[in-house]
Amino acid sequence: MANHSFTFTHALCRTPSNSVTDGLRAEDQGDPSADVFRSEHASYVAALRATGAEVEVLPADERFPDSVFIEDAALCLKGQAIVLRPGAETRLGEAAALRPDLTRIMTGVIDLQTEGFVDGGDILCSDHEVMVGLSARTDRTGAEDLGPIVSDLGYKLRILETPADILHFKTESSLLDAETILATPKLSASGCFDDYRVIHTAEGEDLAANAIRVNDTVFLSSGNPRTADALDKAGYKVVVLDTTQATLVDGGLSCMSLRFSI
Ligand code: CIR
Repeated sequence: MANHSFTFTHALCRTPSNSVTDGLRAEDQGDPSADVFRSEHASYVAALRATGAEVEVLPADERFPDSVFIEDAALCLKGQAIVLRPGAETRLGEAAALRPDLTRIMTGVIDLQTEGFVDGGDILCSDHEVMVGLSARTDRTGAEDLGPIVSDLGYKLRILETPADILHFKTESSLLDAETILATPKLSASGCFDDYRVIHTAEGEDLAANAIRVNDTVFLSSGNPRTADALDKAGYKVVVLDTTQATLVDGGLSCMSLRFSI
């Protein structure tokens, strides 16, 4: 199995809605501007396309303020989309709203049947395993019910504890290549990445951890120069993108696309 975890032929995004001003956030630092968000989002989409991926952008869904964070509603593995159960009340309906598009685009669609909850932002995939971090959005029931589905697709599921004040497991971690994870020192201190090489974000640059590797490029949020420099020195091709508006509603680079190969 070669590099399924960071080589992608396709990505799916959703335009930020005007209602993104009502997006969930742990701490209010002001509403995002929908216009600025759409402009940053357009740059994000263009950057994904520059890696060679074919990117489809779905129209904004005003019913769901957080629907730009499309990654939380589904998990894509080996051409299949697993429709998840997002754990925030205002976001649960995003999964059903996305399902018809997944059915149209993906090779197959599998519904996560559970009484529990799983957000895509809590799932970090490497070539051989699917790591699921328990959080305020993802519970053990949901994570355990995901197990047989990913196992049928050839992955081992590993359930991990996310430290309490981290929104999503991938808020503070990302895959740089098949063996290497970028993580905050706080998340990696939990021991969850002991089987990987870990590169830590620089002090004061926790937001850098929500990066994405897409084909030959590692995308990093702007404002994290020392982490960008460290990745550059480690041999990665780094491209920096502005995520100022996503950050205001606790989002980052990984949340704004579903990345997959079909
Ligand atoms: C939320 O709280 O659900 C959104 N405002 C942000 C979601 C970010 N998604 C992610 O980290 N995967």
